[in-house]
Amino acid sequence: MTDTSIAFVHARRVWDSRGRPTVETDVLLEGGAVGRAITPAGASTGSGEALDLRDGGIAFGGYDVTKAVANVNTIIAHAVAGLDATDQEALDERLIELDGTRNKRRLGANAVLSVSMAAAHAAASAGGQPLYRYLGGADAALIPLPQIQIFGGGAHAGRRVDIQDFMVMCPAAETFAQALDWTAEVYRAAGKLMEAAGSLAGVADEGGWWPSFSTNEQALDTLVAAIERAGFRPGEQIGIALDIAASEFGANGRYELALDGKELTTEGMIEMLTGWIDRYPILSIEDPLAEDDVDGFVAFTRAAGDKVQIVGDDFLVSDADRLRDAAIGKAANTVLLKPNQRGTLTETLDTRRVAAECGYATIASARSGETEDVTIAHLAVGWGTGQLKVGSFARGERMAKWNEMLRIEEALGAKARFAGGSVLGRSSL
Ligand code: 2PG
Ligand code: MG
Repeated sequence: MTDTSIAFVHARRVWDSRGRPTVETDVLLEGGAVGRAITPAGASTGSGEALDLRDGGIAFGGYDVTKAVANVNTIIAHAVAGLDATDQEALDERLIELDGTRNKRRLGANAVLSVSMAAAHAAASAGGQPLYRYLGGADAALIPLPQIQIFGGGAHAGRRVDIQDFMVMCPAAETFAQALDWTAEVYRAAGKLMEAAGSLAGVADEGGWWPSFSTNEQALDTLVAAIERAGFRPGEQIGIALDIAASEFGANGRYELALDGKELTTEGMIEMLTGWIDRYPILSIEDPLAEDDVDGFVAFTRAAGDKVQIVGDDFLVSDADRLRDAAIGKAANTVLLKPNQRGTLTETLDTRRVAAECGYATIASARSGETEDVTIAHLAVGWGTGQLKVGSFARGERMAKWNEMLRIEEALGAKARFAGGSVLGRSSL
């Protein structure tokens, strides 16, 4: 292997899929290898997430990142020069120490993560390996079951429906490529059905159809109809995954479902969701309750945790300590892993390890503000997360990740193991 110490770090401002600025960093190693990564950004964020550093002010709605870019090019570049890029833990520790805050607000999680990821890419490239193999070794061959959005809602679609993500999962598919084939048909069928019903209003932030439904249940009915129209058996071949993103419309045990004109208590939410689980082929529900509703999470997990996957996103913010607490209290049974919720790869991997210890399933996840960066696909395979969520089946920043996974599955050839339904231990179709 060539010299893997960091020679040069350079960041620039690039643009994400919402037309907002974000940070791209190049890491050059002494031996000549280069790595590049771009930080994504969320819209429905948990309050416990690491913080992006944004300039504020008038330009670009306050979202500019010139300070974060400058932090990479000065403070961080100086501090990491000479460090070995193959020692991710030492590099990330240096970044954490340099920032010195609990949530990376000084240097910005957007600055820090771009360096953490770019260094991993550089190290992989120095060893002549794809990133997933560099991270996971020769045994990294588990191809994730995708959760793919069909309709967007909540903060990603002008709150036209309250629920944020209506997704499909294809646990009966034999390969990742086949899961995409099936989803492509469902996505198309859903668009046609909505067009015919006059309920199609464009595409949302993650590429899902932007719906104009009159109730949240109409979205579920349409999704089931789309699965059927595409020629599949709902509940046998293809199931539904929801991201309720309940923190967006609930707090202090009250939930305001604007579309349905209802205000529900925690108990009311649990009743509504368990009713949906009985009536629709639901396999997975993310953030069913608000991030502050720990008791609600515990109660819902008791009520439905053996029937569906219950995912903590805003609730757990990819944080190892929060996950440990949740496991002790038996709240949720699956954790979403978003590297920018923590700010370094090492901290996110730590959460992945805790999940394995506690028996929680894991889903590697992109953000609603994305770019052509495909790191998340490699993390899913390298860390063996078993599931992957990167949005819908349209828009380049989404398709870049699905397409990268197709390449990985192909490169692994006979070694590739598609996770399929095996990752849904608690649910059956
Ligand atoms: C989520 C993500 C992706 P955001 O809530 O899971 O769908 O959205 O990046 O806006 O937090
Ligand atoms: Mg979410």
